[in-house]
Amino acid sequence: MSMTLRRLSRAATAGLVAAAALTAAAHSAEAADTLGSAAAGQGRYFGTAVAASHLGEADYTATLDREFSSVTPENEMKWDATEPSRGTFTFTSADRIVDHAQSKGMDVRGHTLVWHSQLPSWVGSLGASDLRTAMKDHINGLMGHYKGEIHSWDVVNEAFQDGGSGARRSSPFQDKLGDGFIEEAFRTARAADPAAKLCYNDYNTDGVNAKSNAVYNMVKDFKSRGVPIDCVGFQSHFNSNSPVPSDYRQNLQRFADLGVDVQITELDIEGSGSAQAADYTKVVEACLAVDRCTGMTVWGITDKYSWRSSGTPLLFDGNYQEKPAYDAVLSALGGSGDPGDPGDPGDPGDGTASCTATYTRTADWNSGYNGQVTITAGDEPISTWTVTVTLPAQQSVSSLWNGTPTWNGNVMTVKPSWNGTLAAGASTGFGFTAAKNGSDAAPTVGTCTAS
Ligand code: G2I
Repeated sequence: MSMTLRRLSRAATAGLVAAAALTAAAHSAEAADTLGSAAAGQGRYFGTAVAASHLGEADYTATLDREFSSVTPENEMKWDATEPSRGTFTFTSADRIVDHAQSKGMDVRGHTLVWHSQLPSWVGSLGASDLRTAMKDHINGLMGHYKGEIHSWDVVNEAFQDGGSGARRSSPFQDKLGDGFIEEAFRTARAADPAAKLCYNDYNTDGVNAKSNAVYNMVKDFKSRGVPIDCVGFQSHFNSNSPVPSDYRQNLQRFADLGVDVQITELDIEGSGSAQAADYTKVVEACLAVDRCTGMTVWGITDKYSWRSSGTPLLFDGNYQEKPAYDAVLSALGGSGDPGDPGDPGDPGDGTASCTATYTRTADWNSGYNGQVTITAGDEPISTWTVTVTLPAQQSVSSLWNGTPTWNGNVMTVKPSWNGTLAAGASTGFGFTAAKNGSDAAPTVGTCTAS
């Protein structure tokens, strides 16, 4: 869709969008029984990453529309998706998400304008002067197309290195334009859409550490010199190697004290059951304790489609059932629907058997490894479970214990041997030994089903 057409269609649908927003507001005043309405009661948005390709799936869209008040396109606004060759912009998939969001009264976060990843190769081959022009053209192209429609843009994403150095990450922008590229990007962005909040977004900056200190110093410098920046995004991808930091709130607060908003932009926490729920509670409480923490976004709706699906890091399981983490978030937001709201899927007493499955490698040697899959029952007792595990094509399984496998190519479907009966929230698991045969990749664990 061209920019002109988009503007015309925006004007034509403006009445419809306003009506949808009013309906959402009325709903939130009645009962804070969804994530979006409970967060609204705290003056925050509660968003999710969305993939355009799943919008045709009824359960996906129903859960999205019911629970969330903001969406972030997961991949559709990235450089490779929107300007695959120089000067040729394609917005079809991103427009689908924006149009859907607007028709339901949801806000949209823009992700992301300048990033070293998902960058088409033509960008990396430009000389400095051409690259500067191309970067500005890209910002203007995206922000112009969506002018007035995006509440916050991730203008620059992940520009700092991991580890203790606090240095900038090597990228075409950093290597050819130097440290000033971030400032140039923000100045260009402000002029392109003065109404949008302009964010710097990164990961492993959630606690106080060398990387977050480096970002902090940059923001402080920008504020002192009048470089336009409005917000800092903390991605918040957590797992056992990278747990929720104990100084999370303190870190959010020190950025807020510089005079910027803070947002939790890509939240997911690997795990299951009450431990995962407790970690989610910590994150929500940290945001609510910081006045300038304006909202939270989880990085996907269902474990089925998470970029870390084997870690089951999201609030809804692969069958769109609310997990204990969902109840914990809703309750931390002051919501009133859970636990035990009759009719809520996944709640006690609704009679829906469910389970989640998580995978860990428990031993590793040159030619093979041991894997363990942990099965956890949802809010109802279960009498049996089924999980699929897809192995990389080269690998083969030599033994499996505490489960009964059947094979179809490299996909094994595992059912209980003796351990099918689980109380609500209880766990069991099976283990297996695999030969690598040249591939060290991890298997993929599919959705857990229970009855
Ligand atoms: O890696 C997690 C996130 C870290 N912060 C920035 C985010 O933009 C990033 O999101 C992920 C998406 O969730 C993935 O969906 O970014 C990945 C790529 O850097 C995305 O993965 C890509 C796959 O690598 C591609 O093979 C695939 O074609 O998703 C593409 C679309 O499904």
